[in-house]
Amino acid sequence: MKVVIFGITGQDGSYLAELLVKKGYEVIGVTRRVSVNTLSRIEHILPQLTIVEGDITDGFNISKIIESHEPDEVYNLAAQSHVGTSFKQPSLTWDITGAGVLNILEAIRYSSRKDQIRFYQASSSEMFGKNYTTSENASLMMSDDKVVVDDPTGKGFYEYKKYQDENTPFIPQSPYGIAKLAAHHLVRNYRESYGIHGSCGILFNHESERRGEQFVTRKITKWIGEFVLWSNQSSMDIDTTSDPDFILDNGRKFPKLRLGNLDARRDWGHAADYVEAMWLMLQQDEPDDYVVATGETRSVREFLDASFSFVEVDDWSNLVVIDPEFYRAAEVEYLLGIPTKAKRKLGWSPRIDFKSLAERMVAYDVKEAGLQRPSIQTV
Ligand code: NAP
Ligand code: F7E
Repeated sequence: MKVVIFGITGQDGSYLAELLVKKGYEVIGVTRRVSVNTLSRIEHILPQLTIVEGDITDGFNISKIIESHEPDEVYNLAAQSHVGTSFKQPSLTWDITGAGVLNILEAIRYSSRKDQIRFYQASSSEMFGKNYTTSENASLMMSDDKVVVDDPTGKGFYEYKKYQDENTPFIPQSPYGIAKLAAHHLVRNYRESYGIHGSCGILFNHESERRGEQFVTRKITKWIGEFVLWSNQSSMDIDTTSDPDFILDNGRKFPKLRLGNLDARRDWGHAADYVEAMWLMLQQDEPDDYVVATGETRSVREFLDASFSFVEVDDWSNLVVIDPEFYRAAEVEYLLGIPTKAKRKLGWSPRIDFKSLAERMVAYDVKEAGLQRPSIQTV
């Protein structure tokens, strides 16, 4: 079996490539030409991959790749995937995250192997934006005005008042969410119009030791790693209160962690679990759309708690600065995905929980910081 992965150099692309190599696929990864090396996440499996140059905004190039490599499965993980950046560069986000998907769909539509190709599109919980299903309009009603749904962890039943599932209407809050929603509808339209075997995974936030450093979880764990290294070299108690922006120690200073909205809630899982759901979707006879999530919602503040407590810091309030620079023009405040359909139809469940996710990421970044030995700024 042959597979083409767009976005192979990203977090998910690297885990998916590993999974498919392990399953015996011939993996073709598409990378765009940039001035730096972007292969670091897949370096360890490079000898088992075929890398070809391509950009999903270039339709002819994409058609050529699909026609010449004759894949059985095509995964589109390529995107301008940072929500904050999508407010700063909306046109670019639209071209890649929205219109780029149309290029792949058109390439499949006109391919001589259209009926043999199965396509996966990386849809996102950002498409729900500010919407959620509540006990008022939920399909499963309970007498005391609470919604009861299957507990995806299999421990029984959980009660939820607000959640998102495949039936929740989309009200995206960012150029990124809107581009993803356009792509999501294009896949459905090409499925219905041309019989393309296209499935969309509506994936909620998933993180890992390979997460991009601009996303809030990795930004936090990376900072903790560097802070642990710095504070290990301290000779006395460090001063966290005298300077609003820096932590001080006997003439040395370390910048505090600058973050935006700490009250936003996300449903956070681990990327290694989520790529298995992608693959399972393409093994189904019928294409369909699935929510992939853990069924638990946590705030950024809770991620800070879990991460700092792993390095035995109980009170992080003087280590973090709230910086409006990191606020968004419009925020998605609440995400909690119900993966009941994925569980029932795909047999998928997440394995790595919230606490283990935070701990794995901090442990990795503490080790990384130690290895890299960053230079310490002195005053
Ligand atoms: P990521 O780490 O940002 O990776 C994005 C990938 O897209 C990179 O390989 C990047 O290549 C590639 N790319 C960007 N622009 C491209 C272009 N014009 N042509 C070809 N490739 C291009 O994202 P991720 O976290 O792995 O997420 C994978 C996909 O799932 C994305 O579509 C994302 O929007 C979506 N998603 C992610 C989450 C999540 O929580 N992680 C949740 C839901 C949906 P470079 O290395 O060259 O930049
Ligand atoms: O933000 C808040 C921020 O950038 C999470 C992408 O993979 O998941 C991701 O999008 C929350 C937001 O992820 C900072 O305002 C506070 O409420 O880590 P994030 P995201 O926006 O949820 C979805 C499902 C995708 O599809 C996307 O591709 O954290 N937050 N302070 C911050 N966020 C960032 N980045 N940086 C901060 O300093």
